[in-house]
Amino acid sequence: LFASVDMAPRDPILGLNEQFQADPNPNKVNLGVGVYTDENGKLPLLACVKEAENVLAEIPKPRGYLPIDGIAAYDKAVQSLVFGADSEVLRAGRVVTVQALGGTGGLKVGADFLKRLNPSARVLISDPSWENHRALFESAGFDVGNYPYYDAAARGVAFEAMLGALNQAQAGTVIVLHACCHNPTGYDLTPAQWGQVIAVVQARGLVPFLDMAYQGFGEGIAEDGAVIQQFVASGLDFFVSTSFSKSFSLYGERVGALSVVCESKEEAARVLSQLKRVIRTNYSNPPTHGAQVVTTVLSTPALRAQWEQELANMRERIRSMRAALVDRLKAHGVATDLRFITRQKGMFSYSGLTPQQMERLRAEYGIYGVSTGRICVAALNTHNIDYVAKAMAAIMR
Ligand code: PLP
Ligand code: TYF
Repeated sequence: LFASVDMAPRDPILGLNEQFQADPNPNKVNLGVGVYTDENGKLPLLACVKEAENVLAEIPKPRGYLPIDGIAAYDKAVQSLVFGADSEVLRAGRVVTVQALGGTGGLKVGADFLKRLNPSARVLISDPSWENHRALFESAGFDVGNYPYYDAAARGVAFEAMLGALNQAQAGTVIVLHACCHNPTGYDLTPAQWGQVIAVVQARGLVPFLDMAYQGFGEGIAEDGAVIQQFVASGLDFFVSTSFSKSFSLYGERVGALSVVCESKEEAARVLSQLKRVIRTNYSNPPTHGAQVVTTVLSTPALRAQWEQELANMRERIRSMRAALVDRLKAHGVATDLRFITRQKGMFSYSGLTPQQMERLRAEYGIYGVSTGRICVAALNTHNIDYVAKAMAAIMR
């Protein structure tokens, strides 16, 4: 039966993780996968999460099935976080939100729904993008292309080229956009540039799908969510996937969501029925625990305040590591202007290192980053940064 089954290619990032685990080098540093570790290199359990779990443990509940679209209070909490508590589209009942299995699950539910809606549409993702975007939309049956995004020479967004590509896209094309903290480059659009993107999307009749996996890791929760307000103000219908993997450090609980902004309340009800159909035929209904934790934190004022502080601490620690990396590289003799590292947002830095240099970092120093030159700044800390900077300086010579 399985004689003709080929070996599937490994996910380049998760594959790197396996390689890292197997490396006996005592100095090894994992800058591959996008996971936030604290000052001591440990995956944090946020205090607000621990407290919410204590609260939930006090009132043990039987575990019935959740509704297909998840916990109602969770979906509501996600909506206020993403759209703002006093959002006009929420008041008008124009937004549907369903609980999903992480941000990936939100993308997949949206992709499957879009495929039913418009089977011949193309999907465009940024070049480069998160490794899984292409695979996910292709496996939903779409033909996936790219729009230019990264300008290596300018160390920033290739904005004119991006806009040009969107201007050539056929009506109905799904445009996957990183709402903030672009993965892998770390370069985001300015509000003015978002305005231009929205104008083209509107003029060409494109379908925006915003992937928001890092809300709060760029400038702040509201600041990172401002792009959503811009899309709302445009009057467009659009998709937003949400992930709490990073912002709550709840990677393994698979907590995320998909929101769809529709033209009317009545339309939203029909869209919701289709999203539920997609969910039902994939995994029936979502799991309970992670979403209960997030709901408890978001809807309990003291825990909410604690979460915002803990998220701000993660954001600030990453920022300080960016500055420290620039400093340390300079101290180790790198003469080129590296301030671009502090302009980038979120967990990642596109370092500009070549695949050969990344391979040397791995083989000679046990420092694991993605071959594209992406490093996870959120995995740097005061204990490993000097080792990393010294190694990077050595291979940059
Ligand atoms: N989208 C982007 C851009 C990401 O970087 C990630 C990272 O994991 C995801 C989606 C998926 O999030 P999750 O782990 O919640 O599925
Ligand atoms: O880009 C990253 O490193 C994170 C984690 O298939 C990740 O987003 C990487 C690959 C993947 C799923 C998650």
